[in-house]
Amino acid sequence: MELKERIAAQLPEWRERVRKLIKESGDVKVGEVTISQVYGGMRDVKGLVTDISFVDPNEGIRFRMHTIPEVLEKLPKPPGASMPYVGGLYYLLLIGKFPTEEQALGVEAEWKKRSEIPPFVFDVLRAMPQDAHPMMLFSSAILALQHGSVFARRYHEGMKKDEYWEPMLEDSLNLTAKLPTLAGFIYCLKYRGCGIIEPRPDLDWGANFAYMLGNPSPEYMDLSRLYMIIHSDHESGNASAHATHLAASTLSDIYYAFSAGLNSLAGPLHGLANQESLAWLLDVYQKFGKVPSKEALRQYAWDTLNAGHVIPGYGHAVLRKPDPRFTAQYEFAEKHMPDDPLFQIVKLVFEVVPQVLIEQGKAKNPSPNVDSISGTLQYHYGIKEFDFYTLMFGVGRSLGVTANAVWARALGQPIERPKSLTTAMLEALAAKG
Ligand code: AMX
Repeated sequence: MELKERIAAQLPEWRERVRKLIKESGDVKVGEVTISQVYGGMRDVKGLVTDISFVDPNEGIRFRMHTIPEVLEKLPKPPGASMPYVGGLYYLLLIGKFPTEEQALGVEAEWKKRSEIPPFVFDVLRAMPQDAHPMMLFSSAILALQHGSVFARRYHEGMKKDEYWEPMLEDSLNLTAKLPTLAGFIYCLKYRGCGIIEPRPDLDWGANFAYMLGNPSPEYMDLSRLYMIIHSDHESGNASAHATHLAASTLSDIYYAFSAGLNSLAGPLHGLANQESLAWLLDVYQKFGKVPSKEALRQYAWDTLNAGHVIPGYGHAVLRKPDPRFTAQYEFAEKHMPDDPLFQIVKLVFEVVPQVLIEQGKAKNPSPNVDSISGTLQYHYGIKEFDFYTLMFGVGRSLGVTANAVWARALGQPIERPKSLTTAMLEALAAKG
C-alpha cells in the first residue's frame, strides 16, 4: 500500500530528527506556565507537538502548513466537481505532500475496499432508544467496531514497538472508510426509519456521504467534500483531538481513542456549537419573521448575553480573527445560495455581533468560528435535523485525529501524564512571588 510505503520511507529521518532534538536540546524551555493558565484550561500552554496542522491565531488552520484556499486549489478534484477528493486531503495529512490525482484515487480505493461494516454494529444501533442523541449512537458504534482492531490483535501477538504504527494505519483506514456508511445509517435509522444504504462504488468518499444522507446533487456533494476537509484537523490542543491523543497515548487502539475524542466533541462549547448556532439563527428568524434590521439584531444579541448565554459560533480559544473555515463556507454560500434567508441572517450577524462582543468586553475573539455558519448550509440542502450536525463534524474530525495517531505511534510518543498541584501549593508559589 502506497501510504504505508511512503510513511515507512520518511520514518528513519523523522525518528532521527526527533531523537537529535531531544538529545541535544531537551532542556531548552518552550514556555512558562502561570497560575491563571493552570486554572484557565491551560490556554496557550505549549505542551504538544504535531506536524500535521497548525492554527495561526490570525490566519487560522494550516494543513501541513498550507492554508485552506491553497489546499482547495491544489488538491485533485473529481471530474466536474469544484471541491477536492477527501482522499487527497487524507494523503496530504498523512504524507505531508500534495498527492497526484492517482495518489488521491489510491486513498479513495483503499476506503472503498474497507467500507463494509460488520452487521452486529447495526444491531447495536438498532437496540438504542429512538430519542438517543446521534453522537451517542456514533460513539457507541465506533466502540463496537473495536472488535475488529488490528492493533489490539497484533499487540497481543507480541509485535515489536517499531511496528506499532503499521496496524494503527490499518485501523485508521478501516475506521475512516466506514464512516460515510455509518453516518448514513444513523441518519436513516433515526430520522427516516430506514435501513442500511450501500455506498455507490462510482462515488468518492465525500460524495458518498452526501448520497447516503439522501442528497446526491452535485452541489451538496461538493459541500460535503468541503465540509469534511475543513473540519478534519485543528492542531492538537482542541478537545476532540486532545482527548483522542490522550486515550491513544496509553496504546489504546484508534477505536477506543476516537470514541473518546467524539465524546468530547459532543459538548456545547466544542462540536455541539454548530447545532446551537443554527438554533440561535432560527430563533432570530422566527421571532422577526424575516431578516431583522441591524438594530433589532443588535438588541437580540444583547438579550442573549444579558440572559447569561454565549453567542454560539463566536469566539475561539486560539483564533483571534474570523475563522478561515467560516470564510470557506461563507464563500460557498455566496456562490450557491445567496438569497437564502438564514444565510442573510448569518451575514447580518457577522456585521453586528463582533461589535456587540467587543462592547461586552469579555470574549478575547469577537469573530465567527466554523460553527456560526455550517448548520445554515446543511439546513439549506435539506439536512434539517440539528442534532446530526455534531456527528458530521465528527466524521470530518476522524481524518485529522487518525493521521495524528499514526504519526504519534510511529514516533513513539509516550503515555501523556502532566503533573498536578494542589491549591495550597499554588498559594505557596504565589507567596514566594
Ligand atoms: N459569547 C459570549 N461570551 C463569550 C463568547 C461568546 N461567543 N466567547 C467567549 N465569551 C466569554 C467567555 O464565556 C468568557 O466569559 P467568563 O469570563 O464569564 O467565563 C470570556 O468571554 C473569555 O473567554 P475567551 O477566553 O475569549 O474564550 P475561551 O477560550 O474561554 O472559550 C469558546 C472559547 C469557543 C469556548 C468561547 O468563545 C465560546 O463559548 N464560544 C461560543 C461557543 C462556540 O462557538 N464554540 C465553538 C468553538 C469552535 C469549536 O470548537 N467547534
